[in-house]
Amino acid sequence: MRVRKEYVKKILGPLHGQAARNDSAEAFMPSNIALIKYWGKRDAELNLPLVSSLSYTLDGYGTTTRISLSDKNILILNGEEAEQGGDDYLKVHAFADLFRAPGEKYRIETENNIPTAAGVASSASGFAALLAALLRLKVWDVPLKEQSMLARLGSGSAARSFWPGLVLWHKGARDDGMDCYAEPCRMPLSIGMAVLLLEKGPKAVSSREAMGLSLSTSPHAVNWPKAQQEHLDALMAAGRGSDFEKAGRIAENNAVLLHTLLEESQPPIVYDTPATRAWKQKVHDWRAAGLPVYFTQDAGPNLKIIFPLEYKAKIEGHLGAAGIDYFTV
Ligand code: 2P0
Repeated sequence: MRVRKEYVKKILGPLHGQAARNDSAEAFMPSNIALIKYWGKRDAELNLPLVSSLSYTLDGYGTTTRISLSDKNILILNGEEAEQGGDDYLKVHAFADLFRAPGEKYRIETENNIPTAAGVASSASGFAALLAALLRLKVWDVPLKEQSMLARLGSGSAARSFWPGLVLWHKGARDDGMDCYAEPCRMPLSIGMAVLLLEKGPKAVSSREAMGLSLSTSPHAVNWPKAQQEHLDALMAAGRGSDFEKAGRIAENNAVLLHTLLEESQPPIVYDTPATRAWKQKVHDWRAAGLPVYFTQDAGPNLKIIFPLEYKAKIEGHLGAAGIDYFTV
């Protein structure tokens, strides 16, 4: 905690420790889906990742958080009060502790318009929205790059939620984490994404737990950082050349590599359900039939399909005909 507080102090300078100037504040932040995945930490305390990652922001889908000054610390998650001392309560209020002035207590109400903990990255929008609401409560003007560094302390993927479109999160090399931030990644690649809601319940194993287990037990863990950097470089090159098919293939390969790593863990971590497997096959069938579609998958059973933006109506037609629950961005 001390290391984190020092880090926050270094970023905020004289703002750090100042009291809130508003009684309450609200913010919405979108979630994001990685095309090149963040997986593994080089420093758990400062949440510094082992690898750089590239994401696509889910415009309009994420978390709304309202914070009010209160006489006790409370967390309301999707309309229900979280248990004091429970995991969610501790995680959220420990993050808020990094910004609290002496004696400040917060009632934090947070609502997702995407399924919570189902591999649709609700922790990314959750911590980005929590930070954005805290900054509004305080009336602190903090540049987006620094906001990305601060949100990362709550959840790694939150670092990437501060810009629309494609976002690159640099792993950085410094031990003090001052070169670990995200920034928008402008490439002539117009991507659309469909998020398939195959399973809406919470996932069996949390990302944090799966990350630790897979990287300490999978026989291919030693190759992951190098393979992942090669995927990132190749996707960036494809993006700069407007080559959607190549970029899509690399993104799909990166997700497959991540799930291979997971399934090789001891004990194995398998996020696929029969519906996940069936939809992977369907994406391959559609591709074989000439549609430029690729899938990606996070630490959960839900799949995301990427396609060139001009195919959006066509893909929506196919998904509608399949009778599946989904949303597109
Ligand atoms: C990602 N995921 O890049 C990767 C790919 C899931 C699969 O970031 O421990 O909840 O809070 O830093 O951000 C999910 O992990 O992990 C995640 P922490 P987080 O989106």
